[in-house]
Amino acid sequence: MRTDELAWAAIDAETERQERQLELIASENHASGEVIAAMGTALTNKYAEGYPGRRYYGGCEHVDTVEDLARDRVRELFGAERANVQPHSGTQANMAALMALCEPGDKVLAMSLDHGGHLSHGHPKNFSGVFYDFHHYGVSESEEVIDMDEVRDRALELRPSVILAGASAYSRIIDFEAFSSIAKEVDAKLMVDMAHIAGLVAGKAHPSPIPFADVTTFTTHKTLRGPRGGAVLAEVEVIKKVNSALFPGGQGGPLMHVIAAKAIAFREALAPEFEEYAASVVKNADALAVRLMERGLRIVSGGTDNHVMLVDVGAKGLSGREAEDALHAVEITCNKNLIPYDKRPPMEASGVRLGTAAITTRGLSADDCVTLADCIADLLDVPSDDSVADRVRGVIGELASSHPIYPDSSLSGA
Ligand code: DSN
Repeated sequence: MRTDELAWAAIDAETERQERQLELIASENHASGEVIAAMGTALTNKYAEGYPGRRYYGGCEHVDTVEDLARDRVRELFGAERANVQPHSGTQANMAALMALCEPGDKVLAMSLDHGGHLSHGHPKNFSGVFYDFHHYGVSESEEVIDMDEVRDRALELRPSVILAGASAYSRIIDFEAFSSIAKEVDAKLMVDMAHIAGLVAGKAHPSPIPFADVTTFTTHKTLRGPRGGAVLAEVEVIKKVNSALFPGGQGGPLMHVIAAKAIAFREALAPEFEEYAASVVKNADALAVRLMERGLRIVSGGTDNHVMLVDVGAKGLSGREAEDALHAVEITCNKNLIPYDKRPPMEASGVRLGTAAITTRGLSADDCVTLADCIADLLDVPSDDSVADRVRGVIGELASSHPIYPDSSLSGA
């Protein structure tokens, strides 16, 4: 029953926006109806501080079952020894992992935010930058890929407690084995944040960090296509430290309705079709990047191996903000993004980040991605030409309406 007209009007409008627009924000996806349904259940009422079998509240027998399901499934999915599925977000997963691996003030070597790193990998205003001594490696100016020689040099010079691999805007395969070898050489722990690529790792479309990392963190809502949240994987001795770092260290009561949704998403990712999905995400990203380059747009590092790409719109005389706005006006959602060695400030930027996880979920093919690339290129050639914008908006509208996200369920108007 719905009585709050204002709140439901906004919720329905957002559901309709997602159906109407093509989502190219690389960190977003469309979770299944079953995943979304689990979040709208009575599990949200339950306090369950602690872990299954060791809770600080009574009445936890059913949420224990749910959390055990989620932990068992995610361990099977990634071949990990132990898991913690309680982090409310990737940042809280990273907080617990860092607290488990080192002490406040210790040196951590991570990817530069300006070159595609994450906020919780040492931004000066984030907990990570406030409480730890972060230093950064980047991508080379010529190839725009992570230079493992530079990582090794920085590691030998700094002798960090932790080396952190993982990125938010990086389109190439990350060599976790090479990171592990450098970490061993300098006696550092290796932490991997696979937030962006977790679904590709689960679907065997990207090498796994699990054999190499002391701790692996990730979010469950990006390529993995689950509910909004985080998780941590590690061996038994490390996960004990992660568990106490997360609760009571960084969080109180876990979100049991979200953990139920994680359990469902992990089951979906264990199904054979998920490997087909992950392969299609990569194939679609490649089709999009190749066609954009054929149309004269520069892609950072010359292409993509995963779901994401950075388009250097500065080379066309546009800022990332201007390109984001122009694309939004024709029903394509993306985000402005710094490119490596960017001269513009972050709120202007010279790039837009595009990703194919969400459009692949709604069924767009590689051919559709070529059409989409032509739309983007046509528009960015003449962003203030209304007739081009009208034509592109029509094509995007047809692509969206012929690929509904939730064709069989009524997420709005229930
Ligand atoms: N904010 C997320 C992203 O968009 O990539 C994680 O950094």
